[in-house]
Amino acid sequence: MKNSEAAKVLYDIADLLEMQGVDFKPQAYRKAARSVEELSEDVAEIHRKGGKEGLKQIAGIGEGIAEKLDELLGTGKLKYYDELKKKFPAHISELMEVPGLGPKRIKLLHEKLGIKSLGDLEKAAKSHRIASLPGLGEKAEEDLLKGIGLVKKGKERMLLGLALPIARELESRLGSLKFVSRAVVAGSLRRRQETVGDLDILVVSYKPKEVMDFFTSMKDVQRILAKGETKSSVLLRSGLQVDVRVVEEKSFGAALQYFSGDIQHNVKLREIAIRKDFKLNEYGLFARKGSKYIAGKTEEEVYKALGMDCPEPEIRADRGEIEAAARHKLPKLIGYGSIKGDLHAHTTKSDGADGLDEMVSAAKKMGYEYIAITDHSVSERIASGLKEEDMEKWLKEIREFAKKTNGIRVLAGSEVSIKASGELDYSDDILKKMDIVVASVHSRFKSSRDEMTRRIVNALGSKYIDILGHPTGRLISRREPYEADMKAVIKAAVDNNICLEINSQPDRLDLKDTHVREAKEMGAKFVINTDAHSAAGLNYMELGIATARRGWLGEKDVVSTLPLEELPKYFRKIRV
Ligand code: DGT
Ligand code: CA
Ligand code: CA
Ligand code: ZN
Repeated sequence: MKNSEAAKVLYDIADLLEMQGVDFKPQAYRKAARSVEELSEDVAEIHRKGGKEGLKQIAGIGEGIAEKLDELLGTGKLKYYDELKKKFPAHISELMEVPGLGPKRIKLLHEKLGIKSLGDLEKAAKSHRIASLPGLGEKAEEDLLKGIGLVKKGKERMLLGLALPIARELESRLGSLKFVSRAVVAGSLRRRQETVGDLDILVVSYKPKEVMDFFTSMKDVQRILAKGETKSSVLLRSGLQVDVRVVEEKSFGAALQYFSGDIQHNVKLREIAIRKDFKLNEYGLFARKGSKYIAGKTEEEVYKALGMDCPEPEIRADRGEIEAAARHKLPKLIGYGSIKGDLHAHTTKSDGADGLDEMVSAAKKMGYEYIAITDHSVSERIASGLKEEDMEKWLKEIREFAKKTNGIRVLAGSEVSIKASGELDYSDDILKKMDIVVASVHSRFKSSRDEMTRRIVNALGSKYIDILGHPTGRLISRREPYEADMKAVIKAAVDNNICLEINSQPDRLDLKDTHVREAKEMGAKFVINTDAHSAAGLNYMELGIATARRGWLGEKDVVSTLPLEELPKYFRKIRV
């Protein structure tokens, strides 16, 4: 059983318990689910080696949940879960994905209208049976229809953060076959797009038939969509479609270029090739007359033959990179290993699954020079935000801990909510005492564009804010960004020397690539944070870096590539 599958069962249990009106337990199940989801080892492996006791070593998993997981992983079934499900709609998790629907409403819809699935919900909304229910209305019905649209769209594409480990595993599985000399995932995944439609794998092998046989008979294949001599497509159990093509060594670069896309980039490149009297396709670059092979073994030689440098896959989108490549003026993008610290992380003090100790050791293992602990502020009740006096104590505790910690600087701060009024959730008295303040919008997403813009711009006037957290509030394929004049928000951040966050959570990636680029052009500075809610969550950093690269950022644009000594230049309360 995969981590994501085990996590899904735990998430479902949390929802089902909440529907029954059970207190506290749902939160515990959700914390455990998130922790399993973010684990870098296989939960099944941990269970196989250490049984129930092994499971209890995982953050957020105590005796009760360990027992349930023990049964689930041992037998593939969980009685407790099956019993809970009997009383409620079978497809609860897809209903939970619809914005505006929570356990209570789902329960109501189930009881009054017999709604069990997304399909039922859509039918009911379209025939206006929902508007008359207590607590709902025409507006709610309309919003639900919009939400259903979002969920349906989301199902067609997988988040990069979920697809990336699958892609890497396939690369190494295929790459380690005796008759395969290389296996590389191209397509949107190689460009590190925020979601991917399918995976496109290129394989170099002298035995294409063996590759096809191996690929189509892997145990995680749910369905074979097509099987040919050098090309096959399958649907994996994870829901991801994978295309594999076997190519020759001398075409590998041309194929990699072609299948890495994106289409706009490719179309323009091919036009340039034609203008230079070449022909460009997935087999190589050829002379137009006589079809003599010119290049194709590597991507670099293909671009070079066209008079260009080779742009990094992340920026291939026909947004000026082709022109820059021809002028030998491609941007030097921030590297995947260049972040020196994470400035947004949660612990068990608010809604995280790991304690201070675990978070700091994990950050140390990542090789960081610093990490900021930024638990939630008072208004975030669902996320166990801290009252001002508790935050004050917590800051002291973090500082005590920091004193005893070698090899990494632990910064004491908070993720402070920006209230609807544009004020911050804590008084200046306590903000003053923090090394770092991340300010974020967490409520009242539906205010008007003017209101939201004023709210954020007003907050950015506070001299205690260092970072604007997840600036647009979007959740990929679940929640649209809130309405706000992003230009005005970015300008306010620039004017007040406040860094914009690129939040690396797989479903946030906020700011997104195009905003990042726009903000850079307006002179903004950035930090890339994970907003980790567990030690394993710190690993999401690469997703944020990918977003930064897609937004053309270099090392200089990102403040958290700086060593500790230079942070005081950007963060006025940090002393080194
Ligand atoms: P996805 O899968 O929707 O996330 O996006 P991609 O970019 O991976 O698109 P996909 O899987 O349809 O095709 C992979 C790449 O193959 C694409 O990025 C560019 C190339 N490609 C596909 N169809 C065409 C085409 O009609 N013309 C050209 N020039 N390239 C194509
Ligand atoms: Ca693809
Ligand atoms: Ca494809
Ligand atoms: Zn956070």
